[in-house]
Amino acid sequence: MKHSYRYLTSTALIAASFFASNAYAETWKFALEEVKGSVQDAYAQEFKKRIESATDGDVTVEVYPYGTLGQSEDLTELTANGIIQFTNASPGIFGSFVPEMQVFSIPYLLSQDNEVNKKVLSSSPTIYDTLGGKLEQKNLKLLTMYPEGEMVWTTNREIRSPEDFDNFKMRVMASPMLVEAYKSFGADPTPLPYSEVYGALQLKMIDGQVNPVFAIEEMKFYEVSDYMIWAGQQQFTTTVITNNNWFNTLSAERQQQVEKVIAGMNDFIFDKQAEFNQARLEQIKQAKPEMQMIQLDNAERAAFKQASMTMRDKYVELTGKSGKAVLESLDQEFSQ
Ligand code: 6CS
Repeated sequence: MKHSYRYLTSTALIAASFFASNAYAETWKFALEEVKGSVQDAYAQEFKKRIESATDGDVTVEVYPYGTLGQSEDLTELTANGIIQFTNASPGIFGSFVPEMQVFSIPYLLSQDNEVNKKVLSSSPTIYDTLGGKLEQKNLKLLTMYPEGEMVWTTNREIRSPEDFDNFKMRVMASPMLVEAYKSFGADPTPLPYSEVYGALQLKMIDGQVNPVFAIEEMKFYEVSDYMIWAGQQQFTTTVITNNNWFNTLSAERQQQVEKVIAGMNDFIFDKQAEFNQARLEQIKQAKPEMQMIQLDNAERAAFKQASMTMRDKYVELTGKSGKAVLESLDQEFSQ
């Protein structure tokens, strides 16, 4: 008894001195929807480096790659509940939180000029004020949004027109608007978690999937696909979000440090994703020289664009007046 009392006392003393010497030490958890070595990982590792240096080591960031804390939807839930502080959340994931965020699932919304995309995604009032305000009502704060590269179809047959998609099971992220997008293209959309895509392609439960090149390489989707097809329909975009209540409890100085670090990372991540996508395309070409790589021409792209116009009405049906206003402002911003 005496012994355990002494043990407890010394443990308490160690704990007390630990907290005294680390009075301001904080650990922030940052979860990813992607694996180590991905674009999201590059962003989180750079954020970690910059914020730990800006706070002189008072803050430590722990990065949790995809699979360590749950599926993509779980990460947004965990952030809203304050269990983790930061996560990537791709707009499709927000369907059940803020339906208007699914505007980014509408094909051909973004510009074909990536400099325009960079500017709009990092500073648009529609994104940060209108959509950001809606996220705050769900206790989520939108910190930034960035592109991860053009989404490319990997398929088991050649697709050049909406008719070619007839009877074609296309894996999409679990987002109602993405399901609609691929229906409009003529395919049979099949929502599946990211971790199940390789197996489903291998077992021929699906005929194709869509993702940026870096992801096709690191998830090895190219190994179980015959074609890579560029249709120019979409950039993969993602957000970094935090728990709004938690963020508001930080000191003004800490909040500014976070905002300054994030604002300083736009060029970094934009260049990084371009570099990753280029390098990984070369790796795929080397690993699988027989892969058929097809760039759809303007006329072929126009047919998909035309077919996807119904998506705009679907989006407005789903989101009402507020969604209509978001779509109109973004159309304007991306066409500058
Ligand atoms: O296809 C997906 O589900 C995933 N793709 C990427 C490139 N990032 C995260 C997302 O969940």
